Amino acid sequence: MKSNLKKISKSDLEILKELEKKTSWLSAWMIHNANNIRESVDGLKVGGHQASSASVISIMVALYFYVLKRDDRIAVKPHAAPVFHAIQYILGNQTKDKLENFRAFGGAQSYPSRTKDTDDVDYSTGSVGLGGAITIFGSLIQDYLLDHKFVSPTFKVSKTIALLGDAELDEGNIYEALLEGAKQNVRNCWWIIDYNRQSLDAVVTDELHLKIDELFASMGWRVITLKYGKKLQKLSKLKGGNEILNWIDNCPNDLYSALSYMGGSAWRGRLKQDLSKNKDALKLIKKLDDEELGETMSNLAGNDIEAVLEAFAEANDEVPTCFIAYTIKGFGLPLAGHKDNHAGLMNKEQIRMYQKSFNINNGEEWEISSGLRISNKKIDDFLHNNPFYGGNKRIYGDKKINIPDKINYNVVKKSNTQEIFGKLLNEIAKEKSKLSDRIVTFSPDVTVSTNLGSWVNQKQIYNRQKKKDVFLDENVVSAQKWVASPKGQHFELGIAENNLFLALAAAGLSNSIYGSRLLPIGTIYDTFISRGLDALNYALYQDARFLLVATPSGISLGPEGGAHQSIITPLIGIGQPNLLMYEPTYADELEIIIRYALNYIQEDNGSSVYIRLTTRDLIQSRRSIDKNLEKEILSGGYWLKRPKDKSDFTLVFSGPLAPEVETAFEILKEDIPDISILMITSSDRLYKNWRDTQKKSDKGNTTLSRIEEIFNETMSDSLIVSVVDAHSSTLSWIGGAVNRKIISLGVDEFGQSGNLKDLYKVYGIDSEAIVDASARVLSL
Ligand SMILES: Cc1ncc(C[n+]2csc(CCOP(=O)(O)OP(=O)(O)O)c2C)c(N)n1
Ligand SMILES: [Mg+2]
Repeated sequence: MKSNLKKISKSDLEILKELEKKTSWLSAWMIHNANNIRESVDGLKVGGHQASSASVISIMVALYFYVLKRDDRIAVKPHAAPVFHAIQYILGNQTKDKLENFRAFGGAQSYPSRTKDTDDVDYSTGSVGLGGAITIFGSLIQDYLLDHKFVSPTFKVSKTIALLGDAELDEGNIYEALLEGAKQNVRNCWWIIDYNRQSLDAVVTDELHLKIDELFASMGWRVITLKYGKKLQKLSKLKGGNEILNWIDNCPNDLYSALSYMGGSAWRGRLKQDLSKNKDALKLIKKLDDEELGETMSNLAGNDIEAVLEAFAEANDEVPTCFIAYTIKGFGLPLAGHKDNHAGLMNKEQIRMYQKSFNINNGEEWEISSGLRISNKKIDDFLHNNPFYGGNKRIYGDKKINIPDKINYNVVKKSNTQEIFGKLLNEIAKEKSKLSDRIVTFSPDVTVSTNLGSWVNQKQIYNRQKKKDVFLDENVVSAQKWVASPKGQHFELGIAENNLFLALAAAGLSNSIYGSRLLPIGTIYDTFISRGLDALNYALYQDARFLLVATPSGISLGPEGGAHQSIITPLIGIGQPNLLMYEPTYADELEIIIRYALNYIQEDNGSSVYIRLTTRDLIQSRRSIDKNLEKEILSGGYWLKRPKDKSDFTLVFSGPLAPEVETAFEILKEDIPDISILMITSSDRLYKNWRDTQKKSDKGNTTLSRIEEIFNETMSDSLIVSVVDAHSSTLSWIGGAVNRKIISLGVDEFGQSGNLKDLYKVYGIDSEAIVDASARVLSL
């Protein structure tokens, strides 16, 4: 794909420079207004990042007003949100009201948010490192759609662009993503690094850029360094100029920052001292007054729009490109270069001076035309031709994919939910249907061990290049046929859970970003959800839609031991917004839940779905499930042993502990004839439903929540023992919700290797522990 950046005309450049000034002013003013002018209700500091913003203004102005095409997608570094909002305001996509309410309720968000902002955010950012990394997966998904012909023939291939702070490169997930991108031959991806050599606390290590260069080059990326701005480039052509540039090259980052902060006379003092032996250089310095000298010495290419445009024009193809853009944090502000400027704000006098420098009259602070040296008409004409002008709709949507009423699979007497998951996908893979076509699976090196093997054998691995399975060709016997092709439907990822979630995020946004719906399914070992938790949170924060199948789980893993046995994951399921969690016990429940989830991820008011599975075999029931039971299974809980009369004792459980609960039931039945068993398929759904009902009851609604409705079939003072192969608090909330005494069993400590009999005993979730707890709850 050609970026087609023609050489900019003089008049366009003039307009861009005016827009740059306007953006500089609006972004600084927005923050100032929020902190100093808007009334404070609670005395909290509002914040905003004037220095981080100023650092990238030229780059963002060049991108949004000249370089980007309509369907290019960009992740803007979190602390440049004010610049982003200011640009959208100029483009007519953001309201003054929202700018005035920057960081206030209902106003423009502190960090660009795809779901909370209304001004066309492509990818949310906030947690550093993730915004950059998702662009790699966004680009891979675009290729996937193209290879599968899931986009119309007129679809224009676009770029995915990340604008990153340099300190984001300290995040390990960046390298995980780069490696994966290299493996999958990522293309049409730009990373622009705002190389201001400052993070939050500090000025970064010298010569870091050399390592960055090598790193990107080793991943197959082109590296373009933007170092000297136009003024410095000009200086280099004069006698003595190169010595000054050499001096800059050798200047430690912290000294350069400090001199940028101190300005012209400080530069002069230092240069005179360091270049005392170079007459030509001294002559050049002498010719410039303090202001000119300060401007020249701090004229880095990343803050110079002409130099920025030239650099972008160099990347005129699909090769992934990293731009290392030298900038000054706080460029053009009195905060420039100061090491403590990350949270720094201009004071009232400083902002007044800044306003004056742009010729903006008091009372005209939000006026786009105020202070501009070019006619409104010229600016308007320029903006009208911008592909983003006036809220051009860039959020797409695709038709829903039909999910059948039943997925048939072969039930064996003894089986486990993980195995059934594999069988269900195997059946779907055999079909010729849109469902079968649009599912795309992802796994971080646990494809086979999470039972995706037979799906992959049928659907192949996705790669832009065809690759043979050498083992297959050499007739080595193997259950896996690992052929890779552009038609494949499985992303075989390296072991990096962050990448799994970022890939799911990108695929899960395909519907709205590329207008082509995918049904992404990711598999992972349950305990390693925590490893990628921030990336999962990031995916869900932008409302990406996917199925997360996590298996195996809990101490039911037995011999695998404590490092692999998950404990807290159901609590993540309950606590994590935009994620619905299920933990089925039986195969028939799983079949229902999978179908439901494939629909739910497509619903406007739906969300992603997490299904927690196990490798523990259970005897499968051959019951037939009617519509009512199906509804109950999906509601989060149903009676496995219904109370005959008003039961006064209930065993509640979730997941694979059915045999332990049923044995305890048989023992307890002798003393408690009307004992019941409540099966929880989703503590998450029940909890949310209870909370939602409570909120409605505040408004006078008297409907019962599902969990209250269930317990209405028991005595009002009935007792409960709950048990789960996970943290005991997963189900303990039920006691409070239905106002019953409860003892909750579960695994609250790290597990270890062992057989299930021993482990369940030691961790107190076997039938004996359930019977003991029952005796205790009776005496409470
Ligand atoms: C995962 C994560 N950890 C910590 C932070 C807090 N934080 C915000 S910005 C920042 C440093 C950013 O430095 P850099 O990326 O260089 O940005 P810039 O210099 O452009 O402000 C940190 C540590 C965060 N946002 N996300
Ligand atoms: Mg920085």
